[in-house]
Formats: sequence, C-alpha cells, structure tokens
Amino acid sequence: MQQLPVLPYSLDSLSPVIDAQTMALHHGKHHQAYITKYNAAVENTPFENQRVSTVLKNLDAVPDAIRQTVRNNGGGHVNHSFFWTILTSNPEDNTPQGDIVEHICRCFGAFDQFKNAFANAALNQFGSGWAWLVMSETAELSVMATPNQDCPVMTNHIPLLGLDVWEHAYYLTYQNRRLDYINAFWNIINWAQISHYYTVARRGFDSSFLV
Ligand code: MN3
Repeated sequence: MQQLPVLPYSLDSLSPVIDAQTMALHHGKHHQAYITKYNAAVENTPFENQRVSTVLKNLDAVPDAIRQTVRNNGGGHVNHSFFWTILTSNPEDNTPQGDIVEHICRCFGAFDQFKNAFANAALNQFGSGWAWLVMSETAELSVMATPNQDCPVMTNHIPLLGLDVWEHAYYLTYQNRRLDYINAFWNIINWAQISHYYTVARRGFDSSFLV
C-alpha cells in the first residue's frame, strides 16, 4: 500500500512562490488521488509490494488491463513524492552546491544555459507534464520534458530536479502565466537535497530515493 508522504515543511512555507491553498490541494487532493487509484489498481497483484519506480521501469510486465492506470497514477505518485522533497524555503539550501554544479556546467556549458534549457522545456511542454534535469546511465546530465505523469525512469533516466507544469500546480496564483511560475521556482529549489540525490545517483546509477 502506497501512502501520502508527509510534507517536510508547512503548507504556507513556500509562499508566495507556491501559495498555501495550492499546496493543500496539490498534496492533499491531487497527490492523494494518484495514490488511491494506484493502490486500487495493483491490489492483490505482484506489483502491490514493489517499489513504484521499479514497476514504471518495466511497464511491459504490467497487464494491459491496468497498465495505463499504473502509468498515470504510479507516475503521479513517484513524481509528486520526489517534487515535494526538492522544494525549500531555506535560502542556504536554495544555493546551488556540491559536485552537481560543476557537472551541470560541464554538460550545459554554463549554469545559466542549464537554467534556460530547463525553463524552455517547462514552458514548451504542451498541456500537462513535467520538466526535468536527469542523469543517464552514462552519467550525462540533460533536460527533458515528459507529458502527463510520465516519469524519467520509464526511459532509464534518474530525475534530479523536476517541475510540475500541470495547471493544478500554479493556476491559483499564476493563472495562464506559466513563465512567471517557472521563473519564481528557482527561488524555492532545494539544491542541498538535489546535491544529495546527485551523489546517490552518481554512485552506481541508484534511484532508490524515489518511491
Ligand atoms: Mn501535480
């Protein structure tokens, strides 16, 4: 049985970048709904007790009857569980830090070029989806976007940073202004946590920090 993770901060602590009502609905209603539907789909199947990200890596093994439900709602659970942990109101944690900074500069040419690539991916994702910074099995860092709740693990990438660009993530504060939401996002990224994830991923392509 998957369970809703407890947020590591209060609902209002990311305000004004993400308002408390959005956090309450996004975490308590949207994320919970993905979990409820996922649990119902995998109940009494061999997938019930597997790590969800492991199930997503091998969706072909999931029966046709529940595969799309598992993909959408399992992806929603993995993505949101990860997303909550890479946000912070602490300015020290918001400072890019650790070996990942140098690695980003090496892969993108400069940190600002990475930020531009990430923002473009987030802005240009048509409809609902996510923008990601990911690591490949050969330890390349790149930016990608995924539609709906598709998770980078489905294409054998480990997410290190992600931004939810579904309207439910930003509409109450930003309405149609997705670019304003993307620009504000940089102020609440938890680079201390991401640096930790990077260290784990770099050591043996390990994504065990995902649910
Ligand atoms: Mn969402």
